[in-house]
Amino acid sequence: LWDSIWLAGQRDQAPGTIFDKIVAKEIPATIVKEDRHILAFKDINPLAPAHVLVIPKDRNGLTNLRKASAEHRDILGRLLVAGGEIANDSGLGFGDGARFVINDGPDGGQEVYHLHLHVIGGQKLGSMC
Ligand code: DGP
Repeated sequence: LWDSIWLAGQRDQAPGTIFDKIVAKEIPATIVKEDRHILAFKDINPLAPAHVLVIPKDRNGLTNLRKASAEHRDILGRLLVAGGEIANDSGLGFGDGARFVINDGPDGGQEVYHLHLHVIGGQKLGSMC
């Protein structure tokens, strides 16, 4: 037991981010979906009329997608399924389609090092970059 607790601690040594505070409800966010594993909330700086972020509640080493390994398969699947469900919700402003984006690292334009899926829509989107 103590070995596994120690290992769990060693998996993720990067400092926490503001998303941990959102998960802990220590700072407010407009939450649109939540279960035991994931939290989805509106992006504070929307790039389009509908812009939601989907995150694992427990980062568990997933600062960014390049850290993903087999142990993350379940949570990565959950993020994508939740993203698809959110993009189907016209009540959130989504229309017929959306863009699903994961920024990774400085060259990928990542700002917050807690893996997150952007779900962006509510208008016809143009080029990627
Ligand atoms: P990225 O560049 O992929 O790391 O995107 C980070 C996104 O997180 C960016 O679109 C803005 C959003 N964001 C940053 N801080 C907060 C916050 O405190 N609340 C909410 N709702 N979104 C935030």
